[in-house]
Amino acid sequence: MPERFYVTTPIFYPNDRPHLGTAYATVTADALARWHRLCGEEVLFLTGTDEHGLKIARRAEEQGMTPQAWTDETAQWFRDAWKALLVTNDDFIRTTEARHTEAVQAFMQSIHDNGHIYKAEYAGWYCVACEAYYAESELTEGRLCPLHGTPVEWFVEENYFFRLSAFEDRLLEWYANSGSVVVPEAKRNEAVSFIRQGLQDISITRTSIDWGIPVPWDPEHVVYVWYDALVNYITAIGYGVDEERFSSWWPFVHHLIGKDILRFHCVWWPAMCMAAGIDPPHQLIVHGFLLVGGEKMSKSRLNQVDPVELAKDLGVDALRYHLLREVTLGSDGDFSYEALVARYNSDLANNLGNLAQRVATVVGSKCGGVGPAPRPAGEENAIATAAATVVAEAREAWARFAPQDALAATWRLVHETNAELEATEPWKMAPGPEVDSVLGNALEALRIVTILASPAVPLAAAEIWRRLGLDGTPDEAGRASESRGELDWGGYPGGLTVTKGEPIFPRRHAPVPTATSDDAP
Ligand code: ME8
Repeated sequence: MPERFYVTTPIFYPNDRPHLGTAYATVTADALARWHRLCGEEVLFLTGTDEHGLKIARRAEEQGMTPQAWTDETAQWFRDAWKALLVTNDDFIRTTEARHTEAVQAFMQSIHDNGHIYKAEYAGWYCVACEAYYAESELTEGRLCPLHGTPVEWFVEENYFFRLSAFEDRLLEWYANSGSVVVPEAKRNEAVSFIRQGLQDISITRTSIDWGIPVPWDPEHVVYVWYDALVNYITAIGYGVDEERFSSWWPFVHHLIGKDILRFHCVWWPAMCMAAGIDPPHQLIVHGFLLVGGEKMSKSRLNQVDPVELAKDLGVDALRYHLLREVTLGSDGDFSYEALVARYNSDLANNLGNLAQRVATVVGSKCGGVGPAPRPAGEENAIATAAATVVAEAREAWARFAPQDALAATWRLVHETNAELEATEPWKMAPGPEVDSVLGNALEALRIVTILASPAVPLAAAEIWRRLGLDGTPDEAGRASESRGELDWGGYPGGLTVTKGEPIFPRRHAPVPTATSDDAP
């Protein structure tokens, strides 16, 4: 049976169009899913929208719409954006779907039956943007939300509570026994120290709103939006409905999340799973924020960048590559259009694009347009040796969720192949075995690069593959599996017709700063 890889993104609040931050999370999960498919694994990649709760209900009201009509419209924005960015999710879940209501109710009921839910009155400061209560001590001056900087509201409610405090020891034991369950390590430590400070029970139902899933044993209450949303990860694999499917995917999930929702995923969610009698998730991968001028990009700060517009401008591949290559997974990264264009020019136009273009041109002029075979691997063949190292490094980097390192390694092979061409200058040689040997090596390096780069730049990879005269597509499932050996040196057969075409990544001029009113005459 092939190995299985289940990867999820957070399900986003469909209150506004997707921005570059949400695109970053989704493209990263997509690249991981693509890599694992390439390795021949059976992949399930889930994303979706989180549609209940006060935040959505208020926004719908502002628009003069019912929350259902509003989210019917806005969930589509996410589907469309992900399609435009070539995101290959296998499923898209909306928390307003019947399958989700069913799963949440079954999950809640089992936690209730297991004795982990009780009723009590709750009063506290609530941030609607976070959909979370804060302790007075967590608020910033003027009683503002520490994340959004907006005023919190005083809520008093009779609610059902989840006995989170009872899970402190079990959570700590789980963390102690499960190594890299949260990566990077610093984020794991953050979760553990939060638990060590002592956990409070959490209020998990609401009576003040009706936009939510009714509590199965007391339908006057609806389930609190976070308690509802987290369950999406198991709804999608048949929790409570299809035991066989559920147990074939659970708990082997990789939840990719932003650092803002660490507490919900790394503390609440595993405890909720334990309470319901299922295993906690296998792994949580925590990514940082994309910043604009040092500030988090977000709807409330009005500094969001539309990823679909950017992709229209520079190309989907360019945007995907930048997001995956520029930011170290786990750290924050500053986004600027200037850096995007600079990386586009250096890595895509001048390196990969130029390599593909010059190889096709010289094969055209010196080899009659027919690609020669590479030299065999061995001590004399530095490019073959470099390729073996790069493939091993890229595999290792993808496996530890480090697309930036996988791509850095891949581009080293591009760079070295370009350097060899510059050192040998086959365009100045007379046609013959020496030219063939240099170009055969370059074609083979390009073939390997194309497979390795396909999770990031699927369109360019497919086009280069076609120009090399190869059959199929570079991202065919299983092509990077070790047993198929297609990433081993020597796969380019020679004798194929190599085609030239327009530059795949035409050079872009650096952006000209736009005039501001201060500059106006
Ligand atoms: O929190 N940089 O949804 P959300 C990088 N519905 N990533 C960013 C980002 C930025 N500037 N801004 C947002 C929710 N993100 C809940 C999740 S899951 C069961 C429920 C990404 O629409 C990042 O992954 O506020 C973050 O965790 C997520 O969007 C929050 O999306």
